[in-house]
Amino acid sequence: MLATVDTRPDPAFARAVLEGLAQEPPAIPARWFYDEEGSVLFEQITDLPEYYPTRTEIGILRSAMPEIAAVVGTGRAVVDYGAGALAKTPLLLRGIAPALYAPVDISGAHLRANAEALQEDFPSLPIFPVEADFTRAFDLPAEVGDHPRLGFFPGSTIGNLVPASAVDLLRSFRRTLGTGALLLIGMDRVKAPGRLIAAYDDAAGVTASFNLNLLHRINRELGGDIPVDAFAHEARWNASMARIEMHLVARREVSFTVEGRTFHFAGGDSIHTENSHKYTAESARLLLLAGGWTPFNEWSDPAGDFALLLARA
Ligand code: AVJ
Repeated sequence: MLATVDTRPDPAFARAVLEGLAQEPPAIPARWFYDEEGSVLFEQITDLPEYYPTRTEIGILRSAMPEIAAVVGTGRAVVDYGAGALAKTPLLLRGIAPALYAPVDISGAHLRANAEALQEDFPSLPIFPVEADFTRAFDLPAEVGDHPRLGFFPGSTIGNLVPASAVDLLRSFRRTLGTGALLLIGMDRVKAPGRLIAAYDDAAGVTASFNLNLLHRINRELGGDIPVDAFAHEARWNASMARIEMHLVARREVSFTVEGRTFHFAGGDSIHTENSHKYTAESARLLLLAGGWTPFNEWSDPAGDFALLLARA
């Protein structure tokens, strides 16, 4: 018998794409960027000269860690909502010596690979990976027990969410982590639009490939026939929403089919593929407060490009 690979499309991806393309204006949530290719491209983005957030946040984590550790104390249960951030997590774990570590990720393979890598560097740290979509309610591992909790949400990933959804997520963290919990969260700052656009439209074209990979992924996984070269990457600053938007803009009139459904785009029509909200010191505080968290400490780089905030439940 022939060996076969499981090529059945992820029904949630199919639904998101078909609904998103039929929407007016068309939009597909940013979480669908991260197939294997997309994850590799995102790693490359974090090394780009124009993409300051990752290296800036790592710098803040390094320099602020003694102060963070003094406030957080040892013996906490760390719940990591950014389970893929392998450059950041070790800084935190070394800094605060937690009782246990629970990374949460929707991708089991990703989760296990990272947990194994971390276990090698922290052989005596109890690690309890949780395979879950953290935008929904989930149970913490029983081993968390009565340990005081620290939620860790780096990367300004919160910025992918419109404020109403960001508040929902923060409230759900609050429910999961409970009273007495702390939250350490990274939030990217509003800055000159020119720098923001450059960070999301780099000269080497890596972000363009990352954005366009979504169309390749639709073709690969959902049997689409999208002529990918008919679309162009665009990064826009939406000033009223204080966010960078990524779009895939049709260069000309184009039609294609995905799972038997036909879609038509006129030249200039776009698929909105990502929001990356940016925050001022005030809007960051307000968002946390609206989500049920009281921010009481924050650290930034000297240029004020990025901030780490510590909040209590
Ligand atoms: C992973 C959501 C924080 O918004 O900066 C990077 C994703 N998109 N370049 C961001 C991203 C384009 C990134 N986050």
